[in-house]
Amino acid sequence: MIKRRQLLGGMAAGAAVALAGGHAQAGAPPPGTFTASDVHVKDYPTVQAIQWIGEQLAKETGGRLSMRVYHSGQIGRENDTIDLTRYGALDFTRVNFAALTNIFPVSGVLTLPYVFDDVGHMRRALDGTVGKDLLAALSQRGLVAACFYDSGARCIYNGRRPVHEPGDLRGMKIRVPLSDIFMSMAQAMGANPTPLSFGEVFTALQTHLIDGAENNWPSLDSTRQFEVARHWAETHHSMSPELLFISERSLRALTPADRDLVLDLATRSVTMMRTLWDKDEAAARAHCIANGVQVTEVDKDAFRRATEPVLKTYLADPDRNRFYRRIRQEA
Ligand code: GTR
Repeated sequence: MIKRRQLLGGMAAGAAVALAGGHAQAGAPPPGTFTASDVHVKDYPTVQAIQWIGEQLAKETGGRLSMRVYHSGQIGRENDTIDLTRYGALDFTRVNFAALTNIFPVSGVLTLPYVFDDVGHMRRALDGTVGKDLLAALSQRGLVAACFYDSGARCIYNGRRPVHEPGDLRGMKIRVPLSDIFMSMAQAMGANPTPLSFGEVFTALQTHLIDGAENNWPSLDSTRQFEVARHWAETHHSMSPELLFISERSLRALTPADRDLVLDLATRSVTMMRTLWDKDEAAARAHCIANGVQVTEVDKDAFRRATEPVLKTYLADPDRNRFYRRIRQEA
C-alpha cells in the first residue's frame, strides 16, 4: 500500500504520476488498497489472476483490503516494476522469468532451452519441491516470490519468411527480452538478437527495426503483432514461466493473519489462472491463424542441437545446475 511521498521519491516521473493520482482514470488508491502491475492487457490471464486475488481479498476482509491493478505496462518495463516493488512503491508485480535472469542468476534455469518437455512437466516441477525451493531462493532483496503462472511455450515469429530450421533465421533481427540468456539463445538459433522491452515490439516490427520476435500465442494475439508478423515457427525453445512478486515491505506491514491470507490467495490463484490460460492460449492461436498467421513445423532436434551450447554455458553455474538436474528428474 502506498504512501504518496515514498512513491514519488522512488520511481520514474510518468509512472509516479499515474500511481499517485495524476492518471486520468485512476485517482489515488484508497487506504487498504494494494497496487499491482503487469505489462499485459486487462483481460490477459495473468492480469485476471491478480484481479481475482484482489476480489477474494475484498470478500474475505469485508472490503478492508483490496487491489488496484495497473495493467498494460502503465507503470513501465518489468525491470522497473521489480525495483518499485523492492522498495515498496508497488505491492505486487507480475513479471516473466526473462526479466529476472540478469538480476537473480539462478532464475535463468527456468528460461533455458528445452528444460521442460511439455506443460505437464513444467507444472509438475513448479508445483513440487523444486518450485518451492526456487520461490524461496528468489525471495530476497526486498521481494517475496509468491507463485508461478503459466506462460506456454515461446516460439519464433517474423514478418519475412517461413522458418523450418536454425539456418532460416540467418540475417534476421529477432527481438528478445532484456536478458543475457535470451540473447544467447537467439544467437545460437542463428538470428541477430535485438533486446527491446515488451511495449516496444509492435512498433519495432511495423517500422522494420526488427524482422521478428519470440513469444507465446496470447502475447502475439493480445498485442496484435500478428498483423505485422505472420510466419510462426513452432520452435518451443523456452517455457520461461511468469512470477508474482510481492513487496516484502508491504507484507511486513500487515498483521500475521492478513499476511497469511495474501500469500494463500496468491497460491490459490494459480489453479484459476491455469484454467484461463489453457482456454486463452487455444483461442489466441485460433484467432491469429484465422487472421492469416501461417504456422510451420520445425526441425526441433536441429533447434535443440543449436541451443545446446547455451545450456552448457549457463549450467556451469552450480546453483542453476542443481535445479536443472532436479527439474529433469521430474520429466
Ligand atoms: C510475455 C510475458 C511478459 C513479457 C513478455 C516479453 O510472454 O508474459 O511478462 O515478459 O513475454 O517477452 O517481454
